[in-house]
Amino acid sequence: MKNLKLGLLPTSLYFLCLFLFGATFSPAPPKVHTVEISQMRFNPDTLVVSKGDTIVFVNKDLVTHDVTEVSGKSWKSPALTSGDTWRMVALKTTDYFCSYHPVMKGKIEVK
Ligand SMILES: [Cu+2]
Repeated sequence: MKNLKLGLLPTSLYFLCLFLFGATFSPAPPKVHTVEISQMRFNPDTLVVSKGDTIVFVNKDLVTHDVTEVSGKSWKSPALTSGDTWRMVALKTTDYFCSYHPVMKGKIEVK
């Protein structure tokens, strides 16, 4: 019986710490933001997010668009036909554009 009690003590402490630190220090849960693509524009064209937030691009235009990083083109969405959505996780501030219509520009600002 005594051994059982001693065995449970570290487990209890673990859960107590998890509760105390988890409640105090966990960052805000990631948010989901939506950028609508309509009338040849990204709306909003500048989006301020927190690191780790998800951004969902929704193509509400009749023509195909995409979302392509400006510098380095290290990421790019597939072609988004009308009604398509594409999501990404924001990790750093970045400018993007539509490679089909380079006049379409947008910015993700990670604070
Ligand atoms: Cu486009």
